[in-house]
Amino acid sequence: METKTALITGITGQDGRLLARLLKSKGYDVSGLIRKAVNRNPETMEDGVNYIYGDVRDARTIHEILSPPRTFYDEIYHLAAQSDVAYSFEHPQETYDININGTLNVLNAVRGKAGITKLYFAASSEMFGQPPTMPQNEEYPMKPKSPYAVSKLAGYWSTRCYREAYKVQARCGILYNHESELRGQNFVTRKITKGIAKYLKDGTSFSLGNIDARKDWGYAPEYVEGMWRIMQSEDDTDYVLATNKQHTVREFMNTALDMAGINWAMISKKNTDPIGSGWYDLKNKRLICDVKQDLYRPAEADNYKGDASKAYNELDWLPKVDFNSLVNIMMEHDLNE
Ligand code: F7E
Repeated sequence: METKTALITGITGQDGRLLARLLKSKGYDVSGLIRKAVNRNPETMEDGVNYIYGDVRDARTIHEILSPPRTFYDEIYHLAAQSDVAYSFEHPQETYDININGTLNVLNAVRGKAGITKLYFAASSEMFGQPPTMPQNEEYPMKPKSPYAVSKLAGYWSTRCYREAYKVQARCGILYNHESELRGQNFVTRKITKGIAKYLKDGTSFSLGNIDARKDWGYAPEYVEGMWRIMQSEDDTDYVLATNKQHTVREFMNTALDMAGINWAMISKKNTDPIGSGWYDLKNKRLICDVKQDLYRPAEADNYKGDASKAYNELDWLPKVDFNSLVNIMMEHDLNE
């Protein structure tokens, strides 16, 4: 059988790296698009990947990279994005430029390659905004609440539009939060596990924002397996990937502290308002972490639970790593680092 070829945009991010490992293990010839500015940082690079310099915002380069006869890919995973929701409020233009124009550039480059190249678009549960009922599936109304979510919705609809109009073989994965030891520290889970590890090392405390946010958190390696399965599906269709379980940021912090072996207590200034409250180390009589107003977002979209039964029924995809195991994997990794 001929070796399959894949291109991953966003190869240096958590999902890009995990997907590159997965595809390599399945025998793919893997290429990854890397921005010149990111440079060749050995810490975020995977063995056996063919790295290509390019920025998704640059239409000409993307067109050249995806144009035969120079190159040919069976599968393109378009993961490159400005994926930080909080940052998107401060930098909406940059977020739109990367997430919307970047996606359009990829779509235009694969337009007309029906039967040759399949495209995966990384959509997001954030597209649902603040859903009033639980859980959400592929048919749930989408009312985005952040520039990031708006940009993902534009990418999602553009992908669906090109699929219908130009028969681009495209699929979208609507992924809920998925974490791992490769998660960036700007995301809350890794901020917590890294923050606790640093506190244990040198006593530095850290701060959090909306600790009552309820998220549906899964383990990222299982989600990249889901991405691959979405691409192997018979149909060009979209799937939610989620655990169908909710936990708060507060619970993540409590569980991580327990796993790190810290004897802690939550000290509240007021009973109802978490701002000003914090986690204290009872043994060393020190503040570990407090809650700050300025880490809240201008508009919070903080209540999610996904229904992935379509992925289960059609792709046999079912996440197995539960919340406690996820926290344990990440906490243990950062304690050992
Ligand atoms: O925030 C709250 C924050 O930044 C999780 C991205 O992959 O998943 C991710 O987006 C929750 C939010 O992820 C802090 O307000 C409290 O409610 O880890 P996060 P996210 O915004 O959910 C979706 C599905 C994506 O598509 C995105 O690309 O935690 N929170 N305190 C905090 N969040 C951060 N970052 N930092 C805090 O100090």
